[in-house]
Amino acid sequence: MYRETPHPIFLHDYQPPEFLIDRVDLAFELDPEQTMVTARLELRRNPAATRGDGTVCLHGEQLELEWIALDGHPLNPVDYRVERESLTVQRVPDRFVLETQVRIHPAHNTALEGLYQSGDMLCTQCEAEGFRRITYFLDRPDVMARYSATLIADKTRFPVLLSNGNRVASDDLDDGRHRVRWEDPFPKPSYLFALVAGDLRAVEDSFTTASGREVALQIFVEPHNLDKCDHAMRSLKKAMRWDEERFGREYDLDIFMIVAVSHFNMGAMENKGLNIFNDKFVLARPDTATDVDFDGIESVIAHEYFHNWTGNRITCRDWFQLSLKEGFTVYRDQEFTADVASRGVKRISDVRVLRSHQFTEDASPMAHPVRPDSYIEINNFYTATVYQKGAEVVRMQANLLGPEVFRRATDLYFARHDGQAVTTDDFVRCMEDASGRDLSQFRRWYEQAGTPELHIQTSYDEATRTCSLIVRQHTEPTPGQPVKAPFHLPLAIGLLGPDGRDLPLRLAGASSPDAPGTHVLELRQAVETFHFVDLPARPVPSLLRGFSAPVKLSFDCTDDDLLFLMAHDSDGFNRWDAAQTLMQRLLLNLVEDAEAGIPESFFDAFRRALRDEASDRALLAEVLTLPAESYLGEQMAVVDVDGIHRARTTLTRLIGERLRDDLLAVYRDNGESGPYAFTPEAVGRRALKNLALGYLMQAEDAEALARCQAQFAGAHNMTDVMAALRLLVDRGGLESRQALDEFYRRWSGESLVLDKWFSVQATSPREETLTQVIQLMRHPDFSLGHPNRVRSLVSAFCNLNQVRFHAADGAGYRFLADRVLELDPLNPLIASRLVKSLIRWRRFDPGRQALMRAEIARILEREDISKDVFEVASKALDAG
Ligand code: B3K
Ligand code: ZN
Repeated sequence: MYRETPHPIFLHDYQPPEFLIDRVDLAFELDPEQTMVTARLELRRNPAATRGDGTVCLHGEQLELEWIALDGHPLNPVDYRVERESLTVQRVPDRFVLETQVRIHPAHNTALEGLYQSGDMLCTQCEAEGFRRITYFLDRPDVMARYSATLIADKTRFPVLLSNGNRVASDDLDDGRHRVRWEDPFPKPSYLFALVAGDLRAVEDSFTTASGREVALQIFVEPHNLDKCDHAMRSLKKAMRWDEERFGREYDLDIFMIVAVSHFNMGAMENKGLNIFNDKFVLARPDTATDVDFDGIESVIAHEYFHNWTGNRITCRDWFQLSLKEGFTVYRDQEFTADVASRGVKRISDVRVLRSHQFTEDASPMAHPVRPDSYIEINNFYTATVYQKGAEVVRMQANLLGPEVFRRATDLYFARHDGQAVTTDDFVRCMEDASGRDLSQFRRWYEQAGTPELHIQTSYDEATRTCSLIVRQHTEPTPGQPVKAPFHLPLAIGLLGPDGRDLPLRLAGASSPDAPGTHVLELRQAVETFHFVDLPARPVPSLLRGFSAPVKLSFDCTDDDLLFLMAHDSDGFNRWDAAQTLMQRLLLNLVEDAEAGIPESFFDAFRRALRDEASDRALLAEVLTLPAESYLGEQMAVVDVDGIHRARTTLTRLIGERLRDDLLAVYRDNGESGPYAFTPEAVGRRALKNLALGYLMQAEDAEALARCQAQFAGAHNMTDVMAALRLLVDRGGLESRQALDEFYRRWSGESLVLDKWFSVQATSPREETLTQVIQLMRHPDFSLGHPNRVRSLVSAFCNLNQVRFHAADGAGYRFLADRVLELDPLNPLIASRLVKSLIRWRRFDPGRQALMRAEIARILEREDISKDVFEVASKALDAG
């Protein structure tokens, strides 16, 4: 057991800092084995502080203090106290300069927080609380200071030395080292500090801002990756332009740098002027990266860039406010992708992510509000709730206000709070002040956890030509929140007439009808009734159009209604959703009864869709994709792991057999033509083609196998190569082995491509997968110290392979717990993410429940597990 139980931190305990820091001058003598960090801090008592006892207490972890001076005088040991996580200086004046020097060890920093080594370079990751592993500091986001950083390092090993802001001086020292000084004119919280040292090359470009300023753009990579930066650079320039046009936000420094790093705990980091990225979100060439990778790069580059205003210039008062910057910035990057690619497809993929990650989190022991009210380790709260649900909450406000008023509200937010550290409440207040609306009830979205369930009953009365909707909302209890109050939410609806067109909607009592189309109802009560009048016939309702609120919707409708919506709904999202609901029904029937038939009408609809020349290929591919096994599991009272896998495989095969000719035609018509292009059109064609091939391969079609092999051998882009490899591996046999060997020979030198080789094996539903994964752990290219590799093998198996991870004998669970225990001493953040795969144990049958619980308990028994792992594992067993 954890020796001393770690204490939670509560939002209601927030106190303003006792001291502020105006200026920070840092000097680094960089060396992987040991780096000396000298810090000069100008502190002054915070006039807004509510308490103070004449001491100052700074955060610091794993620092070796070499010396310390106050206002130029070295301190005696009696004047200060060093503890495991702090440095307290006694009897300090109201204003003073504190200087410290500490020694740190980047090469031994396996947690990858603070200053660490990745390959031959040194880099930092400070959010959320990594800066305290670099120097003693008030490491909290409401302390904003101006920084300078002087970097000294060996010139041959580290010719490039970067930090935030502008490069103001550089010179060579006599001993083979050189020195570069950086100044950042903008005050920032410590979590945005960054430095990078390495033998790097830059791809350079420039951008002229709306007001005519030139900004130098640089993407730094290791020399062999210089040919994989074009897409990232294009994405950056698009994002910069878009933010000017859509939000009126201009970039503020003369230089913007991105560095691609191989060892990185998450996706990327928005450090001021010096974004540091997991190389997965920078490097792409058509032959090394898939469409999904290209898409990820475009949106992560945009996301981090957008943080310059939403996060950096205006930051969070405390970490409970994390969604202030993350929810808003995700909303911004979603809108960016919707504008530069396809709005319809983007909405579908965002909702897919929300339903599969956030709804499941809301239904788990880790459920928490968008603004959590307590945490043990903040790193555990970079979650789908804070990010994706947070974005939905911003989206609802944008939709309630309408585009013009929302823009006025965000302008007000930027003007009012520039340079400040604020709260989600400050954000909502700007929405209120700009619109004159009262959003007090709406604030519950920030405070209450759990996914609201909407149940809607519709009825039609011929005599009065009235369609009535009774709307009930209910939210299940979540840990610490037994009772929920109703939410204020927008419900977008349409009513379809018998010809499939939208009817004009008129609410009873309203004078004139709305134009045909979507009507937004605002819900506030637990139960509400709406009457639409003057309707000539029973309409088919199209509810929650565009997924207007992050809720679970249930309403009584027949399979025929769903087929009708799938064919006619003017709302693309609801066409997709109707198809998903229908497929889900068919699949769950098949789970219950393996002999259950599939109605002819389903194949007819599928065939019609395949033959529709006019349809958007990307959207069509989404519509024709069966719901994932994990999503189907969510819809069952008890997840039937094997039944779901069987049912989904059966339906896939039936589609492949019954629609063979149409699928082959689609495959042929959407083949590779010309050089790779990352356009919505080309991406859509590849998606549809590979979807068709998947159905055909499940039907064991001989022609499909030949085509799949030819595609694997001959495709010029990684999307098509991977799609073919995936299908060959899932099929097994000699062809699979050969393809994997061939792929390894070709790509073993490209780390990111090799990750794909690992994960395609880890996610195969074949029975031998776990054995294979265990063998791959011993592969010379595998390393627990490399987060991307761990994710590609271990996390891929545990999170993306429901049928094998949840094998009834518990071998998958044992495998996971072993990895958590191995990883925790090295990298708690990655270990803790893995534990999350076990926390939904209540969703499974008693046998699996017992096995999962036993593994969580085994993790908790280990002495000295990290706070990170402790928090997730203990909540998994406590709650509910
Ligand atoms: N703000 C960072 C995430 C930091 C995670 C710290 N454990 C990336 C982002 O959301 O843009
Ligand atoms: Zn972010």
